[in-house]
Amino acid sequence: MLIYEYEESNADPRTPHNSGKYLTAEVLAAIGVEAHIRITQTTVDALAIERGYSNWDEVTISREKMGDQYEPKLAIFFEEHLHEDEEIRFILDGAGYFDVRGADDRWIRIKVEGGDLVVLPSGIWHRFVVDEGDYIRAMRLFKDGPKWTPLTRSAGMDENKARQEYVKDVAEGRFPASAITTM
Ligand code: KMT
Ligand code: NI
Repeated sequence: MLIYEYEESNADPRTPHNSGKYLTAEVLAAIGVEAHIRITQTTVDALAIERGYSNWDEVTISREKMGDQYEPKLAIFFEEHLHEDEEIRFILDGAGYFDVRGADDRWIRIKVEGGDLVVLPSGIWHRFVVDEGDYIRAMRLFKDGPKWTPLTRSAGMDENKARQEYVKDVAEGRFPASAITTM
């Protein structure tokens, strides 16, 4: 896993956009993003039980697997959005980038690879893209039914309840100071 400030440019989003300004997992923790680096399936299972996640599925994002749907799907994943539930992804294989908005509304890029798990809190603006390898396989954890409706960023979305709660949680420092495990 690598965490850094995203460098804006017209280059393909699949390229690193690495500004060279690296950030610590504590910076992520403050905005409610948990980064678990190189964990095992056993640790994922324990985390799922602890948080009441009883279901999961597996997603493969690749040109090979998706055919004509590949580029359109990538475009959807890369559109800035939020969800009303947290988003937990355990990377099984391949690599990609989760971009999340930092406290200053600038993009923070999180490079994820096999063994990395991220938890994005409900209400955070984010987007996803594969890296130049054009391939990622991930486990998606969910509770009752999968609820990953992406709500695209727009002016009206400031009124969204999940968004307002998230903004309040960050402002009031309600996220744990350290939300990292490394192995
Ligand atoms: C999402 O919701 O953005 C995804 O599921 C992306 C693929 S998981 C690495
Ligand atoms: Ni999402």
